[in-house]
Amino acid sequence: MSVAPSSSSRRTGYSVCTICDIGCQLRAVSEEGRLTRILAHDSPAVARNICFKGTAAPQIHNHPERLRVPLKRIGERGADRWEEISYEQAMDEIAQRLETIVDTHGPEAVAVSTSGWNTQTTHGLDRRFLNLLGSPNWISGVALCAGNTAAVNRLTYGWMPFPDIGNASCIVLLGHNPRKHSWTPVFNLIEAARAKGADTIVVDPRVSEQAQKATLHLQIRAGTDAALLLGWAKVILDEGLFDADFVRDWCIGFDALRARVDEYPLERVAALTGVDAERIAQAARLYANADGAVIPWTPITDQQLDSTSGIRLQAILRAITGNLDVVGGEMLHGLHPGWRTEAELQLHDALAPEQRAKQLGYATHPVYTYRTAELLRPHLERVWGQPWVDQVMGCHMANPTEVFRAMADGKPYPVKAFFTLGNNTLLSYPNQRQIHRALLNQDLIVAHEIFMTPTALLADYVLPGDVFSERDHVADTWAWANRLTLSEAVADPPAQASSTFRFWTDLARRVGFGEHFRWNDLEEILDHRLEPSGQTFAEFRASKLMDLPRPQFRKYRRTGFATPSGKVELASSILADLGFDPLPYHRPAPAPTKDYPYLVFSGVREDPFFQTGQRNIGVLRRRSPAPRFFVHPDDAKRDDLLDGQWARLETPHGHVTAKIEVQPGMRRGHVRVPHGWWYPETRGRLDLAGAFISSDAVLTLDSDDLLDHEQGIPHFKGYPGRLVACEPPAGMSKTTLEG
Ligand SMILES: Nc1nc2c(c(=O)[nH]1)N[C@H]1C(S)=C(S)[C@@H](COP(=O)(O)OP(=O)(O)OC[C@H]3O[C@@H](n4cnc5c(=O)[nH]c(N)nc54)[C@H](O)[C@@H]3O)O[C@H]1N2
Ligand SMILES: Nc1nc2c(c(=O)[nH]1)N[C@H]1C(S)=C(S)[C@@H](COP(=O)(O)OP(=O)(O)OC[C@H]3O[C@@H](n4cnc5c(=O)[nH]c(N)nc54)[C@H](O)[C@@H]3O)O[C@H]1N2
Ligand code: SF4
Ligand SMILES: [Mo]
Repeated sequence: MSVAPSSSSRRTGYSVCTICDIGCQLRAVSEEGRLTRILAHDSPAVARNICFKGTAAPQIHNHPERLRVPLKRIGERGADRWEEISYEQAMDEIAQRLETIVDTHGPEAVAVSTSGWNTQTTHGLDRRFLNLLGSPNWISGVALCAGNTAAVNRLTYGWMPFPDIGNASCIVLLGHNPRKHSWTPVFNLIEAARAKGADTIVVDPRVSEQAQKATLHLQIRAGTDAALLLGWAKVILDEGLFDADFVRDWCIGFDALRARVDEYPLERVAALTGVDAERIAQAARLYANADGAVIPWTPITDQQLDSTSGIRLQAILRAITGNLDVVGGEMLHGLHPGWRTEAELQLHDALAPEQRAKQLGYATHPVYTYRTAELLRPHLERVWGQPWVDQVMGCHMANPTEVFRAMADGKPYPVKAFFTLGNNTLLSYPNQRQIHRALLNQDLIVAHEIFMTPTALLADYVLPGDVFSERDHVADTWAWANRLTLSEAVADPPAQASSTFRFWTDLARRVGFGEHFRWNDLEEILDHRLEPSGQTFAEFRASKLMDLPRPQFRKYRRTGFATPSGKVELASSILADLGFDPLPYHRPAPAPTKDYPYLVFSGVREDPFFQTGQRNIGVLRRRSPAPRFFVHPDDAKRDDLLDGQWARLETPHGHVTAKIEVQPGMRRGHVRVPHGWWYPETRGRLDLAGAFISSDAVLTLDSDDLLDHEQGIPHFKGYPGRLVACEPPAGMSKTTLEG
């Protein structure tokens, strides 16, 4: 259990919100140990970094359905029948069952899925535990988000850059669509840059909020971003718009790149992307000629059939236009000198090389697995001082699809124990039916959660977690930007709740790893991590709300880049070593057919929710009561679909149901399926609280032909489907049905 802060009647502190993953520092107010209000920061520099999810934290943290007591399954798996037990009993039983599974199947039969930003206080101890145990099978939602982008960026220049949006004069948003209530700090930075005159180029099949304000909007066909960027590269090379000095001194593979982009003349790119050739050229010129331009990370190219190429092309464009590690460009921050990274705590050297090689995905889709991390190791050590440095938690993961296959079918070896912490696994990866089979085939599932999600409903043990207002923390950005931000506990956690720090420490001590888990509480581990700064957590808390070392630019001139050649690798030697094409390419996804005439894409995050969360929070759910498909008016008319009516989106492999929203800004022939919908209000009436009714993961497949080659990433952006009107799903509430 967490050590409860003493309850005084009223406390105010600075806390980092974890409701979404951008981490605004806010002021949190509690009374009698209970969070009562969230206020904007009192520093004008960050006061606008707050959204209506953040201000709903009191409703979330004090929600009547919040898990407060450890639960042990007594019925069939998923039947929602539980016995309340103590935390100590739960931990004893989990440890015993885990040891039996390891004895029977080996340590690699244990897998962990987590996202990390909401549980926050793991401090790398999950991987420390797995490494000591001997399992390489750790997966995360970041495999479909910035984590995999980080791993792929490192192939080109050894680090995941952070955009200097505030000083940029051109900002490229590849689908990425920050809004007032979606990634608010990034939205605020873009607004400020625009007010200073920055141009924005938005690439999106929809007239998104960002597209409405863009200097140029390229209304692309979903799934063709890599083709578009090959077109940009072609224009930039043909017209000599690159930084010739930087390319000569710091890049390798330029001629090979030129030969590759010559395969993509603009007419071909226009045909592939559905964007006019002249407009593509205009955008490429605007980007390349800008005095400081950024392509901020985007999840779009994390979720496509040619993800690796899409991400690599962004890296290549940044480099050849001279935007690396300069003001208004893409900063390679490096590590905070006063802070120990999670990687330093994870003990990767404790995992034997033969166990690392058993990591699921290591052989087949190696780019974010240990296999690539092993190749980068000496170069990371040379430039950044740490061999196993991880970024955005994404640089030595197992492949989720391979893990779920092993869990479901026992191939190439069985995975029988599954720990899910702060991650709604069932809905958060591709191929939900396979994930379901995988979970049903486990001998032990432990869910560490704050609400009874569909995933937790399938667990053997459900352990209540604490939340950000109840725990002390120093938020880093997972070695992406080198900022440290204070987060203070102001409220008391439920007596039987634990932080993830507590959970891993208590489990480790029970299975004999106690000597490696000697920190007794969060303050001790925070002191350990801050030690290089010469400060304790108490001192940090007293003196700093935030610590952001002054950026240094063009550091590569001293150190080279953390790649095998020490240069920017336009043709990647690591991809070549791994047996892949060292140059980027476009790989077409399955096209629409007569029977399945739409291109379906997932995403378009909804303002009131973070991913699969908050459907049970009244103040937020009322803003968006039901899931929606977006379609163009002409398509709706052809299919006799009316705005507000329920419809079924069918693919040859499955279907989901939602309401139609006719959007004139959609590209014709496209339909958007929302991510993350389940219906907490139907718990006890519908199987797994309606987890299969509207979730995008039901539709997305992950057969070998539909995975990105290098990383094994699923394709969420453009696959064939059709829409048919239907009855509303049975068992829904009036609110859901009528909105
Ligand atoms: N099918 C599909 N899969 C996707 C995506 C998609 O679009 N479609 N998107 C991908 C992307 S971009 C991302 S970022 C990931 C996100 O993946 P996740 O980070 O797993 O996202 P959430 O759905 O928010 O699940 C987080 C869970 O943590 C719980 N939680 C919140 N706070 C705490 C806490 O303090 N302690 C504990 N113990 N639990 C907590 C919440 O109740 C929630 O159930 O999903 C990826 N997966
Ligand atoms: N309120 C709120 N904010 C969030 C989140 C949330 O759940 N709720 N999630 C956070 C997280 S983890 C993430 S990853 C980000 C994601 O947020 P964004 O980066 O904004 O991504 P999405 O909202 O999924 O989709 C953005 C746009 O991509 C377009 N798009 C779809 N397919 C394609 C394609 O193939 N190519 C291109 N170029 N564009 C395409 C869509 O039309 C949409 O307008 O948002 C973060 N912010
Ligand atoms: S944008 Fe909103 S939900 Fe995300 S961290 Fe900031 S306040 Fe919290
Ligand atoms: Mo994400």
